[in-house]
Amino acid sequence: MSKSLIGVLSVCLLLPVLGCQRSADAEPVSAQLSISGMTCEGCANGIEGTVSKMKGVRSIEVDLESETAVVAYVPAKCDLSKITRKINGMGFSATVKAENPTIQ
Ligand SMILES: [Cu+2]
Repeated sequence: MSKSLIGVLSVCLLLPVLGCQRSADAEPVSAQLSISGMTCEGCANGIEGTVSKMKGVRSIEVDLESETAVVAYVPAKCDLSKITRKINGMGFSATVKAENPTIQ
């Protein structure tokens, strides 16, 4: 198979995938999470450190007092259920509080 044919084929395969994503694929969106189970600043820092390393996550800010977090992520590369599962896997209980279509 020639290289150019492979190129054309991969574009054809990728287009439908990209087509069902949001039009602005690389645009990050933000969401607010409720996180229970945090007992100290170390818990909050641990979540921030772990989630911020996830693919597609731009930033996360955890607030221990209000038991919430604001996360900015690129929907084409990551999704909220992945993020909440990750946090739950660390022994906390995370749920989605609000989803914002764009970052203010
Ligand atoms: Cu702690």
